Amino acid sequence: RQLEMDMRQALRRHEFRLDFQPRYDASSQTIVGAEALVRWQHPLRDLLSPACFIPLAEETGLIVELSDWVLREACLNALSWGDELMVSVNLSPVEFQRSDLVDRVATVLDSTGIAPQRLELEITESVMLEDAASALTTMNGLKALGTRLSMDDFGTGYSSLSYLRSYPFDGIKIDRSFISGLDQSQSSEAIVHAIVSMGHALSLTVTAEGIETVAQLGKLTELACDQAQGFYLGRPMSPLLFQKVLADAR
Ligand code: G
Ligand code: G
Ligand code: MN
Ligand code: NA
Repeated sequence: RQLEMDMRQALRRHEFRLDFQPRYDASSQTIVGAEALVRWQHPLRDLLSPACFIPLAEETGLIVELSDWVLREACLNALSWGDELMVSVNLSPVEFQRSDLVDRVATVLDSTGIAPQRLELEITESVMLEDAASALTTMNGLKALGTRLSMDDFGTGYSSLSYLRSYPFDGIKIDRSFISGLDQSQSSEAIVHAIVSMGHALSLTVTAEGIETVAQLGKLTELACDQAQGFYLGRPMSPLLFQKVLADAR
């Protein structure tokens, strides 16, 4: 498989890079952190998005090596932002089925020296669908290290609500399909309102993602959503550009 060989080589040749998408406090609109999003700068192709290579990385097991790099690079970048901002990293469900995830995260925390509570790990509901018991063990292990856990793409799965009660989440990220609906339908507004209320009742930080218009941001603030992310506020950008955005905001 050509792409698989390319990927192994790419890891050695440092062809992967991270973009960061800023995440804001919804009411003050100050930056509270950023989400790391991996890209592959393939020498012979355009910039490849994770959708093109994460599935292959999962199939081949290369996801572990890639994810180790992503975690470490994300933490090192966060350290360059000062000592408060959060960094979020997406984890693949495949990593959750392996027993070594907690040790791997512990190693990254140790070797970078970042405060664990500044690292947020984003997982989707599929993690719990695969093997609910081992997912809980892994999540408890990650919580014991001091990292934060959030449920990504919230609302798109089948039983998101019951998972929130049984697993140690700190936050939820409302899937962008509900946010784009805010401009168009009363039902999206009702759903987002319900998610925010329920999240707060469970002491979770609620983040809206995929905000593309000022009207959506206004509505979310009205609905008391805690944090906000989306093209309207900031696109995924290079580490250098993110530092510039931070400097301009300070
Ligand atoms: O940035 P973009 O919209 O292209 O991301 C597409 C998908 O890839 C998203 O679902 C995102 O969560 C996922 N993704 C981005 N970076 C990473 C990563 O470092 N690890 C994993 N497992 N998924 C990622
Ligand atoms: O699945 P996850 O939430 O991790 O996906 C993150 C992806 O969402 C990133 O690839 C990012 O490029 C994309 N994204 C972030 N903000 C917006 C937005 O406002 N609109 C759209 N369409 N995509 C967004
Ligand atoms: Mn995400
Ligand atoms: Na998402």
